[in-house]
Amino acid sequence: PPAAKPLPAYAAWKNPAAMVVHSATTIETRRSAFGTGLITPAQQLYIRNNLPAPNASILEQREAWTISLEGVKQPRSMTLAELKTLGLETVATVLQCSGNGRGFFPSKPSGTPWTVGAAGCVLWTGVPLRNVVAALGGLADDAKFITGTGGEKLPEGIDPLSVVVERSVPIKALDDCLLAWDMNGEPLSLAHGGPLRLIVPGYQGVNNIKYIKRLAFGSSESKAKIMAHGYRITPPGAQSGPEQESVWEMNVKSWINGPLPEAGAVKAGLVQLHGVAFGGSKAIARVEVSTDDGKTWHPARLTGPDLGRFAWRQFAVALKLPAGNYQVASRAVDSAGNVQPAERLENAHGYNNNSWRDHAIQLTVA
Ligand code: MSS
Repeated sequence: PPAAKPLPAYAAWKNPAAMVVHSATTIETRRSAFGTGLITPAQQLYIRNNLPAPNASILEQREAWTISLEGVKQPRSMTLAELKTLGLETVATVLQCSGNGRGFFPSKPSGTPWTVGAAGCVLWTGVPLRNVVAALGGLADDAKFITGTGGEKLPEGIDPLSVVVERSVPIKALDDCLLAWDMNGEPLSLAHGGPLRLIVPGYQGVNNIKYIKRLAFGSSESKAKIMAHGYRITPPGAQSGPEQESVWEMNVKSWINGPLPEAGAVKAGLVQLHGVAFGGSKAIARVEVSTDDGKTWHPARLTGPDLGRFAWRQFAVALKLPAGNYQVASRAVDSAGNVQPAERLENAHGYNNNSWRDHAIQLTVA
């Protein structure tokens, strides 16, 4: 096999054994590294940057970081220190790249071929966005979108809209949003968006703007390329554009994290299968496991603490498996009755893959 790529400097503190380095800006968690943990440790959480990460000097004076708040009755800039006086909340969310599972598309869409590791379950601490809005006199008009802008330094000589990481989400997300400065109980690292990051619980990764420097409420979506053309559910072969569905809320999904085929054959008898399941903004109602390509399903148990509807749930089931080769799949159902589908939704850029068949593993029992 080709030599593994080294971790880039800004992520040198990650656990190399837990990561697959696709490139300096796309680093995936190994499926085997998820283990049976509920919270994903920072050292093994995936990274996805659309632009090179800013210089680490932006973390030198965290409290002095400023964010411009627009589309409120009293628009102005606030420092991180001031935000910290407005409220405090911790929320557990699944952070998942919209391209997670792209590696399973036989059509090989361009983009990183993530399998399951562009996701993690993380604790964020920050101020509820609604508190910030209230402190600034409320919304100015009847806003339809929340737009966050990343604080990267943009390359010169090209149209800023063609490169800026700026995403809009529907205003209905306002009640759940957080401006976060802590991840898993530690000050937010540069790799994950420190000093300040927008968290939109239940929404695909791209909407969670790192190094956020501007947050605006308004009546229309950002004209940035990453919003208007990027991250759209585009029919295969078609051009992406604003008329197509944007990559917003996550769909119901689960996968098995163990035992995995790379650990070798499993001993015949009672086999403990375990994995994770999440429903975007909806709680997980149940998870089932199949060893016969979905002909029969066995209910799994939801284990571990329930950290709320935006977090993932761990599940486990013990199945009696005689010697043989098995395709083992899990299928989750959310509280609204949405069932994880067998098939992926084909789309040009390989987004939103929640096919249970694609995420199945091949196990040898001996
Ligand atoms: N933010 C910013 N500022 N920049 C960039 O680049 N990216 C995205 C988000 N945010 C960005 C941002 C993406 S795309 C993702 S996924 C995420 O982020 C990731 O995260 P981490 O922390 O893991 O790295 Mo796909 O859908």
